[in-house]
Amino acid sequence: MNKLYLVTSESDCRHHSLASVIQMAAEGGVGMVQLREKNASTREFIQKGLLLKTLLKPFNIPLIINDRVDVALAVEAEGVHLGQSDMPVESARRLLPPNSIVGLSVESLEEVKEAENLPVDYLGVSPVFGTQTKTDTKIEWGLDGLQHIRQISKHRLVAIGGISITNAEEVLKAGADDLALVSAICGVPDPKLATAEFIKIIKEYAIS
Ligand code: TZP
Ligand code: MG
Repeated sequence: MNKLYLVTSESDCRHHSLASVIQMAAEGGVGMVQLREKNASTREFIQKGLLLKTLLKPFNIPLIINDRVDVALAVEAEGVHLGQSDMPVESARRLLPPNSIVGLSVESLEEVKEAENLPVDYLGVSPVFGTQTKTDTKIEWGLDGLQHIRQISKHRLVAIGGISITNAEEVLKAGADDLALVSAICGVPDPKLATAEFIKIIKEYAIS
């Protein structure tokens, strides 16, 4: 099943609080949520993580913590998303409970190849398109890059970066298993409606 994956922090939420965005996205049908707090203190990060965990529990939606295995453990999140300079995935696996979700960002073909033998649940193809949400990126994979990764990698692929209603279908066609979004959900007045629109595209693609 293809999923919609919301990646967010308090500062990405333009029209509503983080809690409201999460609530609306959950009601709209989002399949997974990542808390990505780059500037929060450890204590704030944990507080927000616990809040999201409580909000997501009734929906059975997994919570993923960006970068920080300690925070994931503290809030009993379902997993972590790691970058290339974060804790190595093997170490994260050792610390986290069995069956935790571990995702890894890949920003070069070398990293994709290296990841083939790593115990990850998905690769974050980062970024597929240029985006204002994250500007310190190394590469823009584009649809061709995503297609190439699809051909050489056995891992589940989560596409992130610049995904919108207008390009979502082609990103799926290029080989993404899941679509990860920040601004298309957090930056819009109606996150529930936006989520439902993406879910519709994903469902139509799945049956096509
Ligand atoms: N990692 C790669 S691109 C990105 C992250 C966290 C931001 C994606 O944001 P948007 O607004 O969906 O383009
Ligand atoms: Mg990171």
